[in-house]
Amino acid sequence: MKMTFRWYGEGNDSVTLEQIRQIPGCVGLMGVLDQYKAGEVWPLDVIKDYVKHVNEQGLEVEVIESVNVHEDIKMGLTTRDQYIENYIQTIRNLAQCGIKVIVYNFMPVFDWLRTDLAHEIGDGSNALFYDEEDLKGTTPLKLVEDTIKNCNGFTLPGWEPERLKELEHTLEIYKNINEENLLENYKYFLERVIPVCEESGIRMAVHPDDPAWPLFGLPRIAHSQEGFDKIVKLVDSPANSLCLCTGSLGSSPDNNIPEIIRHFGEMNRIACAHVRNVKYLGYRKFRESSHLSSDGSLDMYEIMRAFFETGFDGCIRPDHGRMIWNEKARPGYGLYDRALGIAYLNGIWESLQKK
Ligand SMILES: [Mn+2]
Repeated sequence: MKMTFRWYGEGNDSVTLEQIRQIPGCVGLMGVLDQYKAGEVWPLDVIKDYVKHVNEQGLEVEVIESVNVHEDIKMGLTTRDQYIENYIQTIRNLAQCGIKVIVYNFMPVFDWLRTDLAHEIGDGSNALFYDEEDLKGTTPLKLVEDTIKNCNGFTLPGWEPERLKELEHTLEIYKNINEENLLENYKYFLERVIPVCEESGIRMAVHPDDPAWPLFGLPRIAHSQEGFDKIVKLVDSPANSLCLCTGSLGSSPDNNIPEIIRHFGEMNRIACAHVRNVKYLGYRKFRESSHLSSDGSLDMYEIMRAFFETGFDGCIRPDHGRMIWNEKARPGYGLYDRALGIAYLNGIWESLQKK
């Protein structure tokens, strides 16, 4: 297991590389180059400079996140072929720079969703929060506008303002797309992309739906063991893998996370992992918590044990953290609580290794 940290890039993150390298046991990053819109080619020289810059700080970067799939690919429009070509070029460029895993999602419109980005926990800290009740009477458009307004000036992955202009039109098209259609479009994409990955040593890692159920009547297929079983079968290759995000899957108490880790771990279909805890507050209502098992609803020891016992040797990172100690940062992505998460997860790992 390699412990890493998500970083949004120079000038786009309140956390510095110097701070990240000082976190005990953190060897690298899961990187993001989110200046590129979905469908654009990430230029080779830009990726090269980025990796060089990170390496110079003594950190590795094997995983790149948020190589977003253009909505036309998900919707199966005729324009998808060009976007797939571009995606393939980005895969080749990333591979040339030593990247081994690409995290992406195939969620229609909404990457991830919360109804409150700074929910007070009661000890002066706050965390991301979701209550399906709060969505009643709102529209997808209004929700997205509110999310942008509440981001402390940072954009959130999946909520870039330029993507929103087309939102209404896109929602209209999705009215005629069901889960089966989405799986067909997904298969079309993977059949073209996976052979290139196999050839260039890259693994595609699909991130689960967050929260782990359908929203606004949009089709969503990546939020359960059954759903992922269908996805890994679309193209049967270790390059067609998962980014196992415990907090996203764990937002639904129907998901047994250690069991899911063992199931896909034994199949060699987990390319990387996001590890965090979540606290259930009721039906389709939860908030994020510190990583500690006793602070949330997930058993983090059993989660790490499942990774350990299935021989997981990829990159892991703490996922979102609470906002603590008056830190000002992108919601979920402060330094302090995620660094505490790393110390805790590394502690569990050491105890597993010494057993
Ligand atoms: Mn995640």
